[in-house]
Amino acid sequence: MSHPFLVAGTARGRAKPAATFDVHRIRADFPILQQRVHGKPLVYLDNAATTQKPQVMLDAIRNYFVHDNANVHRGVHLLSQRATQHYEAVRVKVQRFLNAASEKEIIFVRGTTEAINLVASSYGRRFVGAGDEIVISAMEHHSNIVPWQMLCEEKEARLRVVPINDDGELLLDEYARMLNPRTRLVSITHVANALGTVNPIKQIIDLAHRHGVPVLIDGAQAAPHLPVDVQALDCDFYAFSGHKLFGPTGIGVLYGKERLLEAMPPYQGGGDMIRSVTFEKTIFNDLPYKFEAGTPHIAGTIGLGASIDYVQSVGLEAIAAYEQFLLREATEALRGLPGVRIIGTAREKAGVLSFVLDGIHPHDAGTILDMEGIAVRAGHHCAQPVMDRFGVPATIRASFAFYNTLEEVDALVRGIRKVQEVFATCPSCGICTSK
Ligand code: 7TS
Repeated sequence: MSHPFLVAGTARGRAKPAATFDVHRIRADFPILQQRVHGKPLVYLDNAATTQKPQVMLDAIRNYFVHDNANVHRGVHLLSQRATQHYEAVRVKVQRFLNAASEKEIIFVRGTTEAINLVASSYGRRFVGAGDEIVISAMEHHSNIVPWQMLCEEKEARLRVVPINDDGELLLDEYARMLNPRTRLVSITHVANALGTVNPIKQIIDLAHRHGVPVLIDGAQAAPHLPVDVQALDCDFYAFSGHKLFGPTGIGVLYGKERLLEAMPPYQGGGDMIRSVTFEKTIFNDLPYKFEAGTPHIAGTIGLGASIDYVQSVGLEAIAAYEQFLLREATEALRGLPGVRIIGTAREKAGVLSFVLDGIHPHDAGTILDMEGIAVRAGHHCAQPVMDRFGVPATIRASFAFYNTLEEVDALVRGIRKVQEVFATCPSCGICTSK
């Protein structure tokens, strides 16, 4: 065996993670994973929806409330200074995490959805007009579709959608042909949530830039699983959510190039985003505060900082490699099961495995898997156009994080077999489910 996560000489299926990645030690950092559900050990495979939280992240939030709670950017008193220091330290942490050129380019928002809405409203208000075009793809989450539809409707602009092939990969030739002098922005996901496809975003960005078109990358499913370097990518905007990165809900990040953010009008008006206000004229604050109206999610930001520290202590390269290992094992195991169709078979994938079972509705499968202690998502994953493209109403989706194990992949396979047994039709009539 050449794979670093397999002990040499072990057979597939009996493989053990090697000492290079001690998943059991990692699991001990996540209190929620220690529980049983419906009498079975919890197998949490819904990480694309939200991830579980390490103890250090929970401690950081608690410590903030116990010791430092105060509003930021406004107090002369010590607690406010401490809260501000902690809050702003996370901005620097995020800057380094993404390798942004400046901390002014890091805007705290509620999550990926708000980040995209911010760009659609602010960039859109200033730079998009009648007859202009916005390019997205056929594999986007609704939050990277609907804000652009709303903008296009308001501005009488046109939304163009890059199609995908049957494996769930973008058709790059079609994309290249779509770019033209009316294109104002390209907004594409880094990793597709319903398919797992990892898009060639460097190529996508370079192509757009040849036409002078800025690119927003939806990193909701990428930032927790792959190293991201916004300067190397040269993307213009990058968005991600804290809760998918082992941090709290209600906090996320919009990275934007300083030059673009400077040229954009504020998204919301209120406190903190102004330098001075009179009834005649308001002067807006500098970046990044121009885009952070109102009291921010201070505790959430501090929690995000702790989760970034945690993820970096494990190492994103190691995380990506381990999750690839889990994905490969799970894909191979599901391919070996009759009656299973995997949706999303791109060459480059992250740890998302979407599938359907012959003759069984995904919601029924999800319910039975839940009774086995296995948490998966069953539904359209807020990506209805993807479901339409593949001709299915919904899929079952197992999505991995670095605390998942090979034993959990085995549990999923056993769970699927159980679902198929429950729904097996009787051999004589082929219709009823009595055996
Ligand atoms: N973009 C992608 C690619 C996503 O997967 C999601 C959430 C979002 C944007 C929105 O993120 P939010 O944090 O602002 O809600 N995806 C999912 C999912 O796949 N299942 O539940 C949420």
